[in-house]
Amino acid sequence: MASKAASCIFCKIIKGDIPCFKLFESDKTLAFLDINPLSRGHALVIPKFHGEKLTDIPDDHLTELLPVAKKLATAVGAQEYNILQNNGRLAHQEVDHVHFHMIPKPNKEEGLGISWPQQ
Ligand code: IU
Repeated sequence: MASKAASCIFCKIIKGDIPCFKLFESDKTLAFLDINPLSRGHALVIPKFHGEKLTDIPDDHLTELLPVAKKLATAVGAQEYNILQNNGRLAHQEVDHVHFHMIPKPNKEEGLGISWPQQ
């Protein structure tokens, strides 16, 4: 696992070796804009703990991910959106580090004026 983490692109983003448009960071979680967005505001929320699939991640490194994805949806002004998390090639996983997609659906009042909700 350690050697895979060393070559993992999301681990390099976490370390700051590769830049990203950061939206949120805590000791266990990082969120940033997807480099190839399916819609404006498409964001990824990832655990800092390296694991390829959801089953590889300890529960206490998972608990923050959905609350952050929820707040990101509000922060980017998404009224309607998908939260997706792919496990394995058959499930269309391309990057082997667990990540949740938050994909806004376009709407007339779409905006990226990021303001983090208080709660
Ligand atoms: P998937 O669930 O593994 O299929 O999604 C991987 C996503 O990671 C995909 O939307 C890419 O655009 C995104 N991504 C990124 O944001 N930055 C990167 O350096 C790489 C992939 I590589």
